[in-house]
Amino acid sequence: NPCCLRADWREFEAKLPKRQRAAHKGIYGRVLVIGGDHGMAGAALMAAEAACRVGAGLVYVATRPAHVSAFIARQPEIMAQGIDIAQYLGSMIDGVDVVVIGPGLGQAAWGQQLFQAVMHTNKPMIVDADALNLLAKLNPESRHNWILTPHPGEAARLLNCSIETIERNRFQAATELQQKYGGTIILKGAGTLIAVEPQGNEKATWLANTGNPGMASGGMGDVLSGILGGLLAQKNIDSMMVGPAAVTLHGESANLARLSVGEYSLLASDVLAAIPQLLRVV
Ligand code: NPW
Ligand code: AMP
Ligand code: MG
Repeated sequence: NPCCLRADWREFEAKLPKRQRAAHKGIYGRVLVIGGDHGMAGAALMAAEAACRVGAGLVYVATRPAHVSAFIARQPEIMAQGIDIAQYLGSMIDGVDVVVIGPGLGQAAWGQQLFQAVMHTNKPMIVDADALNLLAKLNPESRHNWILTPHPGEAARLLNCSIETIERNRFQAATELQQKYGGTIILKGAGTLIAVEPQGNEKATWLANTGNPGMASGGMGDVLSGILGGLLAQKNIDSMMVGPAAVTLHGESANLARLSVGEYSLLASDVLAAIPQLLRVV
């Protein structure tokens, strides 16, 4: 589409600021990942690991209490908190810079309560997966400071139309989602579109032709939402570049991992493991 800007990882890599010599973890922000209902712990874990790997200062998770010890065993840098009722979530949200809500959240009572607690705040947030499905059931509320990351199925629910309608004109779908919900819309799939909030009359949509069909497997989107949260939390990174930078970093990491494992075997964990090779030179 001629209306799209081409997103290229190397361009964003060049714009990523160096870590300051006298830096401290507060500069790089606090991220809270909320999700991981029974049966979907891995989604929240992978989002949190991704936020760690892209340089966030501190990463917290609010998940089912049953998952906490597994999270700590796998990634001790993550501060995992067991949450059974949303009552205790408010103070966790107050203490962070960015919330990532949705990976493995589910749509049952637990997920609904946590979702509502987040919606009552005005925190910058990444809204993914089941949080998008819960959002689709509400009267749309437009916000400037959120990033929504629908795949075509989630986009169809958000616009109350069919997946075919979304896929027939992805550019139009991304634009409509941006107009309806505000903020940044990331319409995922082969050729991910990133529609950012218009600056004055300047509308901008990026097209990222990165990634590969090995990414059509569980957990890939959860890694992306963690990358987004981890970059958005960093106070020295321009928030306007976070969407296209995260999508291209995600896709290029998947392409790098493909070199060693191939498309059939590619796992979301492999994409996570490849992120440092792309960020090493920054
Ligand atoms: P169909 O009919 O299958 O072809 P859902 P989910 C469609 C967690 N996970 N192009 C698809 O279509 C997530 O974080 C946990 C076209 C179907 O209708 C969520 O919380 C994991 N259509 C939760 O599971 C690993 C496309 O969308 C629908 C499309 C549910 O998330 C897995 C599927 O969407 C998962 O991440 C495309 N490119 N992509 C874990 N390890 O813990 C999707 N569709 O029903 O919202 O289910 O995406 O699996
Ligand atoms: P999700 O469906 O939420 O797990 O997200 C899947 C992630 O993998 C998104 O970032 C997609 O853009 C990416 N992805 C899936 N299939 C492909 C593909 N065929 N080509 C490129 N990227 C893909
Ligand atoms: Mg997903």
